[in-house]
Formats: sequence, C-alpha cells, structure tokens
Amino acid sequence: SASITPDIPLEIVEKLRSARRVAALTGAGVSAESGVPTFRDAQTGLWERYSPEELATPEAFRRDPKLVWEWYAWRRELVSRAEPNPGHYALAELERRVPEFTLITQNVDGLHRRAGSRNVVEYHGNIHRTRCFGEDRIVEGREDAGEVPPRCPDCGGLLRPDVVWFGEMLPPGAVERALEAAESCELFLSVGTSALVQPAASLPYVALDGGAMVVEINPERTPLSGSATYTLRGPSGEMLPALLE
Ligand code: BJW
Repeated sequence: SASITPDIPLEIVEKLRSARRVAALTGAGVSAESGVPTFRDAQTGLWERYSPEELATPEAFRRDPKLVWEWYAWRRELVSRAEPNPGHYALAELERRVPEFTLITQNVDGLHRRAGSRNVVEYHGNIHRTRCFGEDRIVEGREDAGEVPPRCPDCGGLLRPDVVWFGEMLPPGAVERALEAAESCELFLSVGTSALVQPAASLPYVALDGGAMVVEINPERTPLSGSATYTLRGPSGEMLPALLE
C-alpha cells in the first residue's frame, strides 16, 4: 500500500491514514457520473425550464402540485435505474477504514446506501419516501396510485416526496448529527457540491473552526475553494478512489 497517486498531496494521504474522525459532505456532483443530472450545471430535461428554486419549494407545490410531483416522479425513475459509481464506492470503503466516519449527503437519490455506506445523514431527505403534505406523516406504497399527485389514504390530502424544500426545516436530528461530525472531525471532505445551499454550505467552515483539514473535490471552483485547505480539481469518481490508493 505504499504507492501514492501523484495528484494527491501527501499531507492528505497521511491525514487519511491517521485520522480517527472523518466527515464528508456530498452533493449532486457525486451522482453525476451515475448519470443523475446536477441542479446547477449543464441543464437537461426539466432543469432546462425550471430552476430548483422554482420547483423545490412548498409554494411551488401549492401552486402546481401536478408539475412538482411529476418532476420528482421522473427523477425517481431516473435514479432507480442509476447505479452507484466509483466515487460512491470509495466513500463506502473509507467508512470501513476510518474508526468514526460520518457521511452527510445533500443527495436524495439513496445511491450512497446502495454503494454500502452505513453512517449516512440524509440532509435533504430521500426521494423514494413519500409523506402527507398536510399531516407530515410518511405514507408507503402510494407513489403510483393513479391520481397525480396521489392522496393520503387517511386524510385525503396531497402526498409529496419526503425531501427538504427551500424554507423548510431539515429532518429531525440531521442538523445536530452533521454539526457534531463537522465540529469533531480531523478531516472534512466537501465533494461535488456547489457549496451554495444553507445550512449544508456552512459545515466545512464549522470543520475549519474546529481545526480540521478541509479538502474540496470538484472540477469547478466554488465559494468554498478559497477557504479549503486543499482543493482537488477533478471528478469525484476519479479523485475519491485515488485517495484510497
Ligand atoms: C462534480 C462533478 C463530478 C459536477 N464530480 N463534482 C442563510 C443564508 C441565506 C439563505 C439561507 C440561509 N439559511 C437558509 C437559507 C435559505 C435556503 C438557502 O440556502 N438558500 C440559498 C440558495 C442561499 N435554505 C433553506 O431554505 C434550507 N432550510 C433551512 O435553512 O431551514 C431553516 C430556515 C428556513 C428559512 C429561512 C432560514 C432558515 C433548506 C434547503 C433545501 C435545499 N433543497 C434542495 C432540493 C432537495 C430536494 C430535491 O432533490 O429536489 O436540495 S435544492 C438543491 O440544492 C438540492 C441540493 O441538495 C442542493 C445543493 O445542490 P448541490 O448538491 O450542491 O448541487 P449543484 O448542482 O448546485 O452543484 C453540483 C456541483 O457538482 C457543482 O459544483 C459541479 O461543479 C460539481 N460536479 N460534476 C465532482 N463528476
């Protein structure tokens, strides 16, 4: 295990080997190599006409529940057919190597768990779960029930995906678990996220304040790039496996 990929600074490799606590924050870029479109780059399909700020809000759902439901139904289909990529598998392998590893993902696609990650904080929920818009309760097995959107079997209200929209609170416990991990880690990876959406975007700064090394992995510059300890400019499907070599 002595061979080290030349692109990765030795300091990062050494930190990875010695750290007892590591945290990683992931975004849509990690699933890009699985064929899942990101939110803010090269616009495809429904993203062409609508920005996430227009569709991922409770107001949008109230205004046009059918449009919003169909956007998510289309994405649910797409991610069901997608497979985890080498970046997802490398993060799962990292969890097996590090004593305390927390993966905080903004992705709702479930690909990290499918790749074998276990200690996952789903910061923005999960697209495969459905809940009642009125009662805030998880409802199972109604996704394909004729009406669009389907209705709650108990109260008759509209059903929605169990994801976090702009202006909404994060899932119970998610903020606390993520802060705890960011505050106490020795190494924090920010991978495939534009680092724009709060409160996720503040986690790398929490880690920096706590003395952690912060490594950003992204082919593009982000608002975090200037503050990160190291930036690895490249796709996560190549950079994450290289970290493990
Ligand atoms: C690659 C790659 C490859 C490409 N390899 N990389 C403080 C200040 C200002 C505003 C706020 C604030 N606090 C709260 C707010 C309001 C708001 C907010 O942040 N607004 C900003 C836009 C400024 N936040 C909220 O409302 C949050 N709630 C909250 O804070 O509650 C309390 C509260 C409420 C109201 C007021 C104040 C407090 C909730 C945010 C929920 C975000 N939800 C979404 C939708 C989820 C469901 C769904 O999937 O549809 O989450 S929006 C969307 O953005 C989604 C994503 O998780 C999130 C982040 O996007 P991400 O993952 O970074 O993707 P992209 O596309 O932006 O970037 C992809 C990156 O990958 C790029 O950088 C590429 O370069 C890179 N890449 N290929 C590696 N191969």
